[in-house]
Amino acid sequence: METMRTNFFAGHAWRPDGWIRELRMDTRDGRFAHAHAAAAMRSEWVLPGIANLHSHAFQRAMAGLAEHRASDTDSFWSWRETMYAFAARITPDDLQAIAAQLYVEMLRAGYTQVCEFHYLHHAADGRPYADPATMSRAIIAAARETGIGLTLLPVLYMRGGFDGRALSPRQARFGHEIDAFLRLLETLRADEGERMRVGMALHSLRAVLPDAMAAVLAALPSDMPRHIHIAEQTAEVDECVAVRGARPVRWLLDHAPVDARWTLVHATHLDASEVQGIARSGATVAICPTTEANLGDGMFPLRAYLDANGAWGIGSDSHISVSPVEELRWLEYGQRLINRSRNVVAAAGMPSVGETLLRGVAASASASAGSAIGTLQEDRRADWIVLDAQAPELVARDEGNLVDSWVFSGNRNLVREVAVGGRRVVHEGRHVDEDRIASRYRDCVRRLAGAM
Ligand code: NGQ
Ligand code: ZN
Repeated sequence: METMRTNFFAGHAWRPDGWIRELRMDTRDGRFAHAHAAAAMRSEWVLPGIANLHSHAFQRAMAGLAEHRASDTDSFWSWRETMYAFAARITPDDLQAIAAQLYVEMLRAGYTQVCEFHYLHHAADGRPYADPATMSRAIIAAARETGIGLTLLPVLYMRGGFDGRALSPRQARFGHEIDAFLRLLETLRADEGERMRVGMALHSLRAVLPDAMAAVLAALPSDMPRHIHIAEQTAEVDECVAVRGARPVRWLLDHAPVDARWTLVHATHLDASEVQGIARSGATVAICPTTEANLGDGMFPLRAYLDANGAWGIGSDSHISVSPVEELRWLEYGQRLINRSRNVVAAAGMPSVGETLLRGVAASASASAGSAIGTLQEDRRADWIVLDAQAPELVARDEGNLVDSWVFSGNRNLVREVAVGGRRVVHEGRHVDEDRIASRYRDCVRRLAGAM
């Protein structure tokens, strides 16, 4: 992997307040240091790297394997059984092989940071590995060998449902008591650096009882990002109302100090007061449009949430698609389909749909990932992507329609170059180590398929 590229020249560099022409940015210690006006060597379109706010890496290897109708009642919950059966087979080496392949795919698609919502902690029988951080270290190793920025979110998972029932045998790999969980966080924080941050996640309100949630939140370092799955399925909303007397998001806002350190994953089912409540809290919603469609979750009320000035970003979650373009496109298309209108996320004064989407993603990246990322600005980590200026899709495009053309035309990947922390990891559309990583992945998946 190329270690250092000290600067980039851009014919056009995108920032949330508009394009800058003929920009040179120097980097120091992996961060942008100085911006100068400078004649570009070529006319390039440079964008900030995109943050992927939600990932379960192991699920990449089962993409396409849960698309056969097995009963009249196939649902999120029956998909989950398939997913659990798959999860039971993953060893630490498998996890590294799968995650590395996934992270190569993410980098090639333009994601430069991944928030890994990691709950596959123990051996399949639920016993911790000799080093309880073994599976976390597999994720860290995959991020290191590919060069992607990682926010590792070890997940607290204690119960099998709102009623407090014990974990099922298939969930045993996920479980922790509070002390062991806090020890894991502390151990992993020793590995933090410019491209690796440790946050924490509560799997869901289903998986953590109120007292445990309060105890863990009270023990966390104050600057740590906090993520939680919430209100994804209507059954979960109904159960929460039945057991805790409130809808999930309402309950969380009333029982936890939700603020800008928090990321609420999905938050699909919201009433009007919950929309306002999240927006006011400063928390980010991680919307995962392709997975939410694949699992039949429902539609996030995006227009109302934008009107309330809510923060949001995207995640590829189960990785049935690994493409920021596809997530952003379907975020807008979902709204068009239900509203029967066009250009829904844009607003007066900001007419470009593509740029409105990119601005949303850039604005939430740092808080959700716990790292200074998201824009081409001094003191942010030096992450950038360069689009193929020669691509037919981008011919005769200008600053006013370039981002729209990237997001809304065709299915070819237009990302040519990618740098993370000033290091170039994708060159001419190829990751610098993609052949080795893909070959190890193929061996791993053949082995897993043989055991099924
Ligand atoms: C997960 N995935 O943890 O992988 C979840 C399913 C659950 C999504 N929600 C399991 N997309 O929520 O219990
Ligand atoms: Zn998830």
